[in-house]
Amino acid sequence: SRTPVNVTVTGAAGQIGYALLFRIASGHLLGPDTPVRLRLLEIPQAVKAAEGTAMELDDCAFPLLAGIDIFDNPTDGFAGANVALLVGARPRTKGMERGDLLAANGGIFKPQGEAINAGAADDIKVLVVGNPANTNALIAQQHAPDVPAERFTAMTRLDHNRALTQLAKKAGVAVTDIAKLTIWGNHSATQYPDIFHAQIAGKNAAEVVDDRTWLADTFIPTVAKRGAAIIEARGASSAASAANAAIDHVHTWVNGTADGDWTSMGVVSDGSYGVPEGLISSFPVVCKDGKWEIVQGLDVNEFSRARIDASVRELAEERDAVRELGLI
Ligand code: NAX
Repeated sequence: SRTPVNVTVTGAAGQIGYALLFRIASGHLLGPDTPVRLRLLEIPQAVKAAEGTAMELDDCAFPLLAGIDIFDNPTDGFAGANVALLVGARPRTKGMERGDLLAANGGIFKPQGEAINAGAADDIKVLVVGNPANTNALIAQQHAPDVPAERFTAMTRLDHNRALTQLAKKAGVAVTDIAKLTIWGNHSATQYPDIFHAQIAGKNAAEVVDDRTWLADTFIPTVAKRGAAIIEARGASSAASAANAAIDHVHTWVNGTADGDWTSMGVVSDGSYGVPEGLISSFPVVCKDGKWEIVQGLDVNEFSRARIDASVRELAEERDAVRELGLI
């Protein structure tokens, strides 16, 4: 049988961790032929809870689960990691300014980037889920100079999946009828879900829907504010859907996008579509042979341009703020 793939998950004792680990162990991250060894990284106070989750993972007797190790420091947590899911982060609490939030997360993602640089496997792929995801990914990436920058990505797949369902409902079609939807920019309320290049059963989605009022006043805000709506309804933030999106993100990165389709990932900009080089921004990407590439040559209309620019401006401000704090 194949050599197990080392998958490090941070924030393993959290609610996304609880929804994520069982799906990784049952083969949904890397496929039914790939055994996995889990490396759970938590802060010392949460190691006991992570041990409880590990007991439950043991109790599933997953055929593909080759082992579980629990760590309370990034150096050991990322040693030999082939895939790293950076879920644990410092949430924004009441009265916290953006600077405080960025500083607190810098204290997490800087040492994690350094540990990935020092000890992860050569083929390491990193997905940052913990918010502010794009900027946390940037911080980690900047502290891993020996790892190719394209191995650091941020999650906008949950936004992408949310947009798929909202569009499918509006058009009265199945999500599987939709291709080429895009989330641009930051995983925040400024993100821009773009249907102008999307297709519904091969036809242009914006033309099929033909409803700019719905697009501007319903679709975009519903997708962008979905996280808050889930908290309002459930009394807790998205967990199973976030874990599902993390699985989708890595699965697509490793196994590729379908012919004639693309996905959305926060990736390091090469300057495409006017997004400043080096920012980790969401783009339409195709994946093949374990690599992603930004889809080129899309025509960006005025409606889209203004929204992409606004979200990218926010990313540049976050980058400037972490620079001023000395975090990158
Ligand atoms: P929880 O608070 O349930 O769990 C977070 C866990 O991370 C805790 O167990 C905590 O001990 C751990 N942790 C904190 N610092 C750590 C460190 N330095 N090393 C290792 N572990 C550490 O949060 P949960 O609901 O699981 O959400 C996790 C993160 O995902 C949050 O930052 C959240 O904002 C973010 N999300 C991102 C989404 C996205 O689409 N990109 C959507 C869902 C979610 O809101």
